[in-house]
Amino acid sequence: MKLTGAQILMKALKEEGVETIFGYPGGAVIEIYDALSQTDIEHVLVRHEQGAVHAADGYARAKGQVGVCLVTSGPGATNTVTGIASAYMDSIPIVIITGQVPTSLIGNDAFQEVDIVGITRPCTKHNYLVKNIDDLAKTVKEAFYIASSGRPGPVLIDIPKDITTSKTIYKAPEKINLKSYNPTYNPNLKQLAKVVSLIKEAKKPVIFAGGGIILSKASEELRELAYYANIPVTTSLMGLGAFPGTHPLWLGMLGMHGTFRANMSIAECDLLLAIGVRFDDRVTGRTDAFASKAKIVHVDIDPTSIHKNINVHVPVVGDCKATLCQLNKMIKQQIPDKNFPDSKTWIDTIQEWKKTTPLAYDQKDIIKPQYVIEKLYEVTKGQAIITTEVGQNQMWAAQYYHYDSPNHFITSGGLGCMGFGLPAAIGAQKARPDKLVVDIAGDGSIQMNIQELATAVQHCLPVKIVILNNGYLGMVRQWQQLFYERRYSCTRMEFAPDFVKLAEAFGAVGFRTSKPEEVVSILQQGIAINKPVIMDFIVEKEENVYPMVPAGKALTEMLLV
Ligand SMILES: Cc1ncc(C[n+]2csc(CCOP(=O)(O)OP(=O)(O)O)c2C)c(N)n1
Repeated sequence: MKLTGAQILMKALKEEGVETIFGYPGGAVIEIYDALSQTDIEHVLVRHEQGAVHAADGYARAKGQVGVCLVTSGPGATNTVTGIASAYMDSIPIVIITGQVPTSLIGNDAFQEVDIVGITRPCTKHNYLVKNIDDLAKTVKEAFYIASSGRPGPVLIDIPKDITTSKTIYKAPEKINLKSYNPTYNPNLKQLAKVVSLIKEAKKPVIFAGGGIILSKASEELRELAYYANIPVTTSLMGLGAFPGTHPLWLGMLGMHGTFRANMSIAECDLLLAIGVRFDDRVTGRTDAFASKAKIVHVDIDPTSIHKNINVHVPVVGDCKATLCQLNKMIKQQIPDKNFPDSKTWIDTIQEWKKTTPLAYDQKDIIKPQYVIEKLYEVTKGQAIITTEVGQNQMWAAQYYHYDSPNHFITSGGLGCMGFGLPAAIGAQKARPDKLVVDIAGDGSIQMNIQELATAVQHCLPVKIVILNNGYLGMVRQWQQLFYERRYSCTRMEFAPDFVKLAEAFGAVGFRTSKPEEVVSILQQGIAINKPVIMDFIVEKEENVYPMVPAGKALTEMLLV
């Protein structure tokens, strides 16, 4: 039986196990929306296409599966670009389906025509313009395969309107076989033998884990390695949750706003096992001073990320999970009695750094933003999925909430995209209806995609928004204070809406306080309500995130107050 292109698309999505699509309709996708209504795939109607992509991103991260979004041509497509760029930088598997003008009009500056394949070429892992209906089913299958295999990433499929209406027989290949794309999953054993010897010899080893651990579902294997060999662990922002944030071997996050002990450990270690990381500049600080006393091992599935920012001694190309499984096996065979060189002195040094220079703040009369996060951690018993906006709120969420499990901290790490947190929370809540999902926000960022509160209300997704309301674009103000002699150029939010009334206008619930003694009870009340809730905490205006490594400085050159 012949099917329309729109029906073929639906069948192909079903074959990929798609249950939810985040999207926004329009003329070029009207046929697709009609076919969608004949399936049991759920659709979450966002209020802006940027929200659809961030929601698909949050869904993908919370569920550990590919997220999908669907938008129309022209402005619908261009509105997705920021979300795609964010997913690309964080290696998140999503498939973006865009409508396109009919093939006969492509290149004519037709109504709502843009070259979205051209526009997104640098920020997608791959993209397609489907020119022949007979390629459609195969293209969808390939897109899901490419998005989720190797180093994951966003893949875009642009479908002209005439392809959605014309008909053909559904046929998709059993298996995808791409000549020029063959990710290496299994590590080279000779390289791993070198890693085992380095671990045997090391006196001051550190594991630096990243988002690759979470993407490859390797946190169990990471824990096994760290526990067995007694190696302290730090992570990048993207790696939070890969290792339990409450374990004694946990160093805290690394980098510009990393903990003193994590940054010092990198400076002092003699072996750095970097696994599933890309050595972002926010992590390394001045690269020539980064782990300068250490032998560096770098495990990554993407060979192009090796030696890209940091030269390493032992590169290992492979999937984090496959590599760690193999490495753990080899270590246990070769060092059966946990006979590692005594790491006590090293662990004691780290404990001393923790004692002398912990993360700290002083809670007095005005609410400190850090205090809100600490109380949120206590009230939620560390069990919530946390999404964030960008700025100081994001860094405090990374420092003061402790993540014991992967897929619980969802943030725009690479692109640093304000407006990410609320739609990502919506996607995460859709993926995990059993979980409490909280967006930790700044008063600036939350205004970037606040319209998605309507999406949350319409779809009964009871996400919670904790606003750390400092009246400033806080992180930029912090830089102006520290490096531009307090010239607060255009960072004062002189007007902000009444977030309580705004919540109510959207059909959500709002709370506000400026009193430290009310923080816990507002968190408890807000969390108990089975609806979207905004909790607006009026916090200390000029609180800064510390430690801070100024841009271009070495990790040891931290500002501590
Ligand atoms: C879309 C976007 N525009 C601009 C920036 C630059 N930027 C980074 S942090 C920040 C301030 C964020 O302010 P707010 O959301 O109030 O959070 P705070 O830092 O006060 O916690 C800005 C403007 C950005 N990251 N993303």
